[in-house]
Amino acid sequence: MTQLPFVTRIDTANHTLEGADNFSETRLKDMRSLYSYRNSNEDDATLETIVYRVSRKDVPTEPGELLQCITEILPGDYHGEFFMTKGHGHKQRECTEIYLGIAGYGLVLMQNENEFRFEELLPGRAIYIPGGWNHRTVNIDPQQYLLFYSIWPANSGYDYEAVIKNPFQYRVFRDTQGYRFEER
Ligand code: PAN
Ligand code: ZN
Repeated sequence: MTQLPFVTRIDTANHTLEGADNFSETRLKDMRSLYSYRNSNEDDATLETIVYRVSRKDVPTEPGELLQCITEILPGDYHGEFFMTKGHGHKQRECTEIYLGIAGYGLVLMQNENEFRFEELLPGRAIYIPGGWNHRTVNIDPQQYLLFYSIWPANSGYDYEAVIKNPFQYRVFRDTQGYRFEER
């Protein structure tokens, strides 16, 4: 036990976790292969578009410790498919996670082997993602950023290959009704 007590704060003005020590930005070029649209001649400005930002508070990656972060997914879509996170499973498959909606309107896609589930992510709504379920978040409000808080075991690790080997069964597209699912 090397970690001393500390405090973080959800900074709703800056869309970050105050006290975070790890920041990342994911652009379209970093995750293009995860979208359905295929075009090798995409223009550079489009590829540089920021899709989401994460600010994470790091702690020792030991059993018993908890990581926390704030994710901001910007509003937008890539050829109709809403902006989303890459999605992943946890390397330690048994590790669970909780997502708490802070602002905006999103969907959390979850998949365990061939079983697919989704939940709406709204302010105050906490979604429990059990161990073994790959997870991806989609911003389905074309006008506003989506902000959510995550908390999960520090020894979980990230398995991004998991969603390439076993892709989510549904994609989420912009629609006149708001959004629609497309089966792959
Ligand atoms: C979240 C995600 C965060 C970004 O903190 O890591 O929303 O999504 P990707 O990691 O899929 O790019 C989480 O699930 N941590 O375990
Ligand atoms: Zn996770």
